[in-house]
Amino acid sequence: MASAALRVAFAALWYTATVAAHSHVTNIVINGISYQGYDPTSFPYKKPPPVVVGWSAAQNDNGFIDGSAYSQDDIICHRRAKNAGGHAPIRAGERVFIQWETWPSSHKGPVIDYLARCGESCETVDKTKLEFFKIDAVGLVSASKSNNGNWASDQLIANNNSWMVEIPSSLAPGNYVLRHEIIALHSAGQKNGAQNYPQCFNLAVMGGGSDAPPGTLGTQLYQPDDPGLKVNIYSALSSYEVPGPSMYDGAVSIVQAASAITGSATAVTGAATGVPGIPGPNQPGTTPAPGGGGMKPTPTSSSDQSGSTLTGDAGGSGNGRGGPFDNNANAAGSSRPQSSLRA
Ligand SMILES: [Cu+2]
Repeated sequence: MASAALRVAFAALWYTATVAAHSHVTNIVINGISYQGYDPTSFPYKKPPPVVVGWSAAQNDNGFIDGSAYSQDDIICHRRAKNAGGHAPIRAGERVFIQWETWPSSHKGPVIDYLARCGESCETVDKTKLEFFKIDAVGLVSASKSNNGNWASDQLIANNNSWMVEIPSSLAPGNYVLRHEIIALHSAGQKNGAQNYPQCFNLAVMGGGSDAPPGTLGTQLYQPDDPGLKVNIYSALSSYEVPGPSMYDGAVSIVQAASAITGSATAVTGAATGVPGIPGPNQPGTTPAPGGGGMKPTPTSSSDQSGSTLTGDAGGSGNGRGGPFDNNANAAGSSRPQSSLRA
């Protein structure tokens, strides 16, 4: 019958359109310097693929991980992910601006950021040993009756499909994997209907404090039936519990903002130094440059930023920790001359 053939044709069209709507992170920006991410749609065909700060993933459909794989390695840094070949230097207290290629407005849900210590090198670390701690989590921002609520994903879209996250100033220096993730909940009313889009990047963090928060293995971050993963977002939610382990208490919730790009750099390879003006984390006796990383959290009790979720639970909310701090610092988070970072 013609109708059956038509249905097949429409199904194929729908599939193509849906897949095309998915996305990946194209680049990250630190202090105005842009570092290329891993492009899963073109790098697999380049021999050799460029060395970048983003982990590779078998993701040429820009697809996702779902609950059927939460206990498998693919949830860690996306499908069959492999270590990035290089890393980006940053000081504790500075911000990473994460640029997605696009994001479909229908794909509402939380935006979550984790860090995990690599030890000697994030370029060679075994991903199954990484223990992630949460440094940022935004879920349902406001429960508007129309449009099924204003979510972190809506903030991301409004911010030119990008997200800003701050590396806590209390964190010990060292090599870290940043695991940034959007979870799309448009089909999450059914089991394994949530779609996780994890993206991993290697950072060499300098300066900072001495905190080494405990973390959670990637394969233990989520369960398919977590309240924030099996949830019907079309039911006029008044609150939402962001999934995953509780927030690191040194995490800083920030207001989303843009980041100007003043230059670009290739991923740093080898020892975690190599950028002029930035002391390496493994060099004994190095100290943060004067004036650098000058963004210290200012504890206040009146913290309720726009980046917070509605729920007050310690497990997933941005409320009740830290507070607004020096937002006069520019979006890139540093007064250091940009030229010192150019490669
Ligand atoms: Cu989708």
